[in-house]
Amino acid sequence: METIAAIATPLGTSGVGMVRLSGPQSVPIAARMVRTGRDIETMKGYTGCYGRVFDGEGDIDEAVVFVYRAPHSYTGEDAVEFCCHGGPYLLRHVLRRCLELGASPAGPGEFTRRAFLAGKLSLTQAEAVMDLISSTGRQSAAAALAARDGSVYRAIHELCGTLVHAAAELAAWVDYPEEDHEAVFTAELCGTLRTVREQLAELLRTAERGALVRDGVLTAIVGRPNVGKSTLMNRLTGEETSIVTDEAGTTRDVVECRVDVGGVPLCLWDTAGLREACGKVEAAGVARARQRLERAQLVLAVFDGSAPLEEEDLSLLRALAGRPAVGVLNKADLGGGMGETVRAHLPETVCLSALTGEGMEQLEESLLRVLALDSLETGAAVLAGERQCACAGRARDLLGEAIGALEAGVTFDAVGVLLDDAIDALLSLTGERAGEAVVDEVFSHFCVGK
Ligand SMILES: Nc1nc2c(ncn2[C@@H]2O[C@H](COP(=O)(O)OP(=O)(O)O)[C@@H](O)[C@H]2O)c(=O)[nH]1
Ligand SMILES: [Mg+2]
Repeated sequence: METIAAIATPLGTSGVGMVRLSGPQSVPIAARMVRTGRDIETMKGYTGCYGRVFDGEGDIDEAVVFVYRAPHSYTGEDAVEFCCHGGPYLLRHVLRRCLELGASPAGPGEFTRRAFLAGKLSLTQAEAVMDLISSTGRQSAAAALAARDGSVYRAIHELCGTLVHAAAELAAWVDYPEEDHEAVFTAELCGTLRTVREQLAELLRTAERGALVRDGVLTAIVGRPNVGKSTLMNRLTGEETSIVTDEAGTTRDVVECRVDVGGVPLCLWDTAGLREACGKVEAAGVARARQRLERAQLVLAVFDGSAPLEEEDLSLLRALAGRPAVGVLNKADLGGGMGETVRAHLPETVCLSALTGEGMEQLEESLLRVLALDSLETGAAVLAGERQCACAGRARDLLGEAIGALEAGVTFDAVGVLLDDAIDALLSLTGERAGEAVVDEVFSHFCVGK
């Protein structure tokens, strides 16, 4: 096995930067490039020392050197980490020294790939490492961390175990059928397959919510002019993001900003007030507002809660039928009580004052409920990425076919084939039976040094 080396931190100027080595020659290479008071070759795992990294021409940088001994390292191999100063020149120079002494440059994700091949983690756990690195909010980080701990692996492994058991019984039945009990056997098998299929379907539904949490929810703030959309935008971003005035038609372009609300990243769009516009510019703004309203995954529909509803308010309410939307009765500080019609259309409606901030916590709760994210428990298994979802989807569909075949009285042999294919799909998901192409594809998305 080759010894690999890579810079593991971004190539910018920073306090500290890291170069890592993994493979049998890691420790001997480190011993030849670091001057220190200790004998690096005999250092135990999980120990470190201070020294100077040098090459044929002299010292390069100071470094703290950590030694890991197989199998107790990320990759399962002997490994070394050099924590140097985070200057791109220094890090490249230290890396070059590792390569001169016999290491090969690591490919994308090669450290994690070695961990996978050494059996230190499943394929879903490896994918979770990348998801964890790229997580954008508390909820997506929690889901990725749980997957890193094996939540997805365990969930799929258990379903797979149930199917393997069912397939074994089916095979035994084909060899030794008991004519009298065939109906009972078929019904029981159908029941088992239905349960597994439903659990896969539930995992796929959760995955959709997981994707929202990971990628950010496209959220349009809409309503007629002057109801306080831009004030709400600014309240949510905590800054003067949008211009606020008491003139109708202030906002024309779509103002965008990303915020974290209750652990969920929202991509907020503040838009022009919906009305028959007065001028060319405002009309263009209203057209943009309507486009965003179409595209949004979540709508914050703002109304002036202190005044009677107008025709524009009612037409907005009608347009929102069946969409994920929260009604916002704004200007609660001016007194309210106009909310009945809005509530009748939008069950999740909150009274608040964007100006004073009162009621903002309820907005957060409503929003999580509308997105069905309030029930997403931390630690739950959340399938991540197209690959995982495609495997789970294939297994679910194959089970559907198997159930259909059983109900239609197709031969047990044929059902057995479908079951085997479903098991294959799940084993490919966890990586227990994934082809090299699949494994390559997974790690090609990783960064170098991870
Ligand atoms: N009293 C009160 N006034 C508000 C509130 N929200 C916004 N306003 C005022 O309403 C006017 C229009 O606000 P703006 O955010 O520009 O509305 P937009 O046209 O919907 O974007 C401004 O004068 C704001 O100060 C609120 O919660 N209470
Ligand atoms: Mg505005």
